[in-house]
Amino acid sequence: MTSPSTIRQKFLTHPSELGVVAVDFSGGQCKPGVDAAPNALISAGLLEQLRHDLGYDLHGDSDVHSYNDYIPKGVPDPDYRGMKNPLSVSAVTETLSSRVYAQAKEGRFVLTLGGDHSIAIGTISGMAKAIRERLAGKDIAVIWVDAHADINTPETSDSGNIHGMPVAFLTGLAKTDRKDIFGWLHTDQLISVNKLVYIGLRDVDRGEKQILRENGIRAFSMHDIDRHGIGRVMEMALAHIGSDTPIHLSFDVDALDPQWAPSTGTPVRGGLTLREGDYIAECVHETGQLIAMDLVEVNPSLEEKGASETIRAGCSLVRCALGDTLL
Ligand SMILES: [Mn+2]
Repeated sequence: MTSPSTIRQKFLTHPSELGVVAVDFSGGQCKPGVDAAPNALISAGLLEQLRHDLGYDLHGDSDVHSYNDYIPKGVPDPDYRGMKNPLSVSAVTETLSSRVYAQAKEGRFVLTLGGDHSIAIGTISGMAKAIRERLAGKDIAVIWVDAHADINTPETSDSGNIHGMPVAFLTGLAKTDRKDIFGWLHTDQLISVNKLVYIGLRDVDRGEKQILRENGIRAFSMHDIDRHGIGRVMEMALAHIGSDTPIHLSFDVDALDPQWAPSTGTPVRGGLTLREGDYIAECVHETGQLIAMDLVEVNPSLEEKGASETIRAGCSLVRCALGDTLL
């Protein structure tokens, strides 16, 4: 069987198959438009590139599946513990989790196109469960590439936007006390703080800094990238995870500097170059351990002039994570 990549995949039983999940959901934050990203990425030819140029067999969504259909109809969704749209985000991520799980169970790589970053509650929980079932209880690691840590609990969050909280729910640091608000998340869907690595941080809230410190979470900020260079940072990040752990890459396009990715809801200056972003994706692919990627927070409706640049950057990141090489 031919493979799209020369790298031997350690944890995928069908390395040439790709489970695509396109999520048009923006309820984890307040700016409209991020729900249009999957369509924009697909229209820009991303899936065709993966099929034709890289040779993947595509499964799952060939166009965008409307996740807004899973928002409970006719029920009010008031703030709860400060969280905005809690019922909606919980319902959508629960459905997403089972869809990602179904693709991952087949031994495929799962590519999720978001959507805001709250959807990672669905993607990572689905992957964690599928890998534990497929590989005798094995835990997954998560590389979270982002300007922000997204690890606020409802109690530490100032904005109440759930896209700033997914890591807190996925690690169990944020507790659920209602069945209809993330009560569906069970321990076999959670990840360990020891298997979580951040890259690209530069806008971390005070409460989040405390959470990172108290839990000894490995985080490489832009300061670390300036000091060591992206090459050394990736060596350290991958050494922390180890060579025997499947990796889920959750890539927020706002990790890139707004110069390369201006069309995103919460841009922060002083970010990764396009090449540094691609390099992260290339490096993780080269391990043979990458089992899933999320690309989130592309918002084509913001910075109209920069939308095509941001979409191109997003397509490039995905291709690199899936084995595209410069030579
Ligand atoms: Mn994020």
